[in-house]
Amino acid sequence: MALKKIIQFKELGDDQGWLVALEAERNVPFPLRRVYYIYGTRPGVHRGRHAHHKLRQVLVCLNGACTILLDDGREREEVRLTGNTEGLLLEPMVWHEMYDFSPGCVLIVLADGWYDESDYIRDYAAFKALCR
Ligand code: T46
Repeated sequence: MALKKIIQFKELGDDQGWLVALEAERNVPFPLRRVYYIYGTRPGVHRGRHAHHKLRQVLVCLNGACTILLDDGREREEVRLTGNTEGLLLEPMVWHEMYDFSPGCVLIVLADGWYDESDYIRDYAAFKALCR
């Protein structure tokens, strides 16, 4: 099964400019409980480096670009997110790392759960063991 699940958002707008609408349970395939955004990532930094037990998320680069490594314990795939009309659906039990952030990159994340540290698997060996 492909790890990379891209949602293409419709670009709306008129002669004033562009607009993208993100709607829970419509073009975002779950109810929304949290939105957070990541910015100001220093050069060379790898963020993420964890998987979630249950959380479902959609990642959108509102500005700039970054690379996301996806790993389900069997396969690994890199995705370069570059456009604010495309969302990466991140399912539970997928180890993910974000890196190569372009200057000024803003990554917005829509999530179906509130922040809960107990949902994180931050140890790669523990993640691999759970995948078996
Ligand atoms: C994910 C990737 C894509 C909170 O207090 N509340 C929150 O909602 C979040 C997301 C984080 N935090 C705290 C936890 C840490 O003390 O903010 C700090 C930085 O979080 P973290 O190091 O987990 O950030 P990233 O960029 O490595 O990972 C984040 C999300 O945490 C994670 O769920 O999937 O983005």
